[in-house]
Amino acid sequence: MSQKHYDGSAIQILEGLQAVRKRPGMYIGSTDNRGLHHLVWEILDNAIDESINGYGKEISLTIEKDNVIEIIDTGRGVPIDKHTSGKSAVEVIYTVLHAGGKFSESGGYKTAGGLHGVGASVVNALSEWLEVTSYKDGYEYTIRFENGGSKIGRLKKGDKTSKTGTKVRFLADRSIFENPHYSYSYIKQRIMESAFLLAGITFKLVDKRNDVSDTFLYQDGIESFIKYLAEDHTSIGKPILIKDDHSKIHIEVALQYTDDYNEAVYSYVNLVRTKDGGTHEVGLKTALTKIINEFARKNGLLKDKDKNFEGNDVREGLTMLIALSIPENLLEFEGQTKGKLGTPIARTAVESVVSEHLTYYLEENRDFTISVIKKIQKAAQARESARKARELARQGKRGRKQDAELSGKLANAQTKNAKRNELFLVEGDSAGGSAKQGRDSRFQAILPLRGKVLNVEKASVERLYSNTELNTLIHCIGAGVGPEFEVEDANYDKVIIMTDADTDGAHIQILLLTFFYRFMRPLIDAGKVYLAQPPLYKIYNKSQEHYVYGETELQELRESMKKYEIQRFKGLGEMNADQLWETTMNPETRVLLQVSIEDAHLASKTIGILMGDNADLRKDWINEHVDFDGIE
Ligand code: 1YM
Repeated sequence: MSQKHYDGSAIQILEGLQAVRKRPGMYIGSTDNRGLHHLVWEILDNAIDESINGYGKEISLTIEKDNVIEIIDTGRGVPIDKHTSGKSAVEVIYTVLHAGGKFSESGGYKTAGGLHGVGASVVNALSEWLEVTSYKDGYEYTIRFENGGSKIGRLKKGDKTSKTGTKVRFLADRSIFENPHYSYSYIKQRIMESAFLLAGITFKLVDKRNDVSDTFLYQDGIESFIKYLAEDHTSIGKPILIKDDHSKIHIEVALQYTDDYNEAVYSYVNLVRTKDGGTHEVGLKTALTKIINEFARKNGLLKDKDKNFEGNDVREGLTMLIALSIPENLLEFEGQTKGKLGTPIARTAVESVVSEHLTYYLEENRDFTISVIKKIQKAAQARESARKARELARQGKRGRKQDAELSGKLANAQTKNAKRNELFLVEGDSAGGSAKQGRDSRFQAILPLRGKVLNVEKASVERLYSNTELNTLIHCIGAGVGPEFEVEDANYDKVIIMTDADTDGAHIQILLLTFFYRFMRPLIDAGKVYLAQPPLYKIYNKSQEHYVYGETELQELRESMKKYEIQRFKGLGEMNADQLWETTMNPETRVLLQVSIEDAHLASKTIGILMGDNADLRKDWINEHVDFDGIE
């Protein structure tokens, strides 16, 4: 104990912070790597809030070699004046739960974060040490806490300085966060999004572990963001940009039509991605469908006898970005991960703002609007004929060849149960052989993939059909491809990508994910795409043997088993059929990773890196990607 005596309030404060340490999950969601990153967001949000309020245009974040995080802003500096309790404001902010809100400017609203705005004191409670420096009134002032928030010494007035701002450094508590590892790519993603949404603010990100850094500054805000989001496809027309306020909500929308046939929506609330959408997305989509139909009717592009365009048709090839700033008292989130906006007024506010601006924009840009509506018409017709074709197919006139087996590659399941059957996509013929022997052939099918699968990022639907590997895959799944893909027709409940745990394997994973993302997205949406997790090692001695899937696990086993031998599996091919079944394929014992849209989108975005010949970049990407699993 470094402090000699406590007064009453000090004891209360430590009890508050102690509660955080006892149940960290209640405050930061979890103590895995996702929770670890919450500490970063918490401090970063305070820095961002200061810049949103108009103070300071530069924020930097450094991940140091020893897992120390440092965040610096150039705002006014955290207040250091005495609070009524006799303590400095900075001490109260960092030791009293939820003190932050009380200190914030009256009338203003917390603009960053919002999802988990639990305050800087929570970070302090969960840190081995934390140090705050306020550059203010010509001096630098520093205060230090250790062991979950115990103040060490007092607030120190240090050197003179002409700068203003705040610096926070902390080390997450290793007794709470087991195996802490900050992910550069995860932090970079979030910082990049914030930079896009906060035009004119510079963000610097430095990783001292690998000597990498990035700087983000976007003067054009959502216009730059939508261009970035749509850059993989050929744009049709310019982006439509909308910015307005309604019912105390600040609304920014950017829309870009492209020649892709997929739609994409990116929605944010107070700078945080709402990946499950919510009321704001509904408002946007409703307005869009309504206004496009209105224009089409008014201008004779839809006749009296014609049905309205459906939302799906209107959104084909459309990339949508919507970012809201909502006052804290109006925030409502839903869903297990709180990734869905529930605020009812957000729907009407967005619908009304988008309707008004879009009506005006479409009138002002008639040539563009008419060409977009022609595209929508085509989408509607294609969808209609695909529907008819499916209808015929369901009546027994199956046009689709069930010929994948003919090529001799697919070892299909014996039963035809689309609700249970699994398709394993296996890298290489030798692993394919073991998998065929090892599987439960009643419901597991094996398709070995030879060579590198076509890089589909830029490929058209026509080119797909001329690629043997993917062609076979499309036939095996049996549900069509591209706009005509119908997830209900899929022959399998799970499509499992099974590759070696090496660079080539990662490469094949990424290529396949990109393929599914671009051409069978509903399969990912339905949660039917998985990555198999083959073991990396076998550790054994006379009395026991274990298959090991990660380095930490291996370390633990090494410590607990006295004498042992280790077999490293370089590839699936090194396992015999029984081993492969037991470790990777048996539903009772295997571990599967379910692929989410985020994973697949990331794969699609980074395909350029992976296909390029820069081996270092590729290695970096794969290294970064590995720890992503614990987060998404
Ligand atoms: C690297 C982290 O915390 N900057 C920061 C924080 C605050 C202020 C300025 C500030 C706010 C106000 C007045 C006000 C504050 N944060 C909180 C709390 N950077 C970082 N910079 N003067 C300075 O809101 O009136 C209270 S003050 F509680 F939100 F953390």
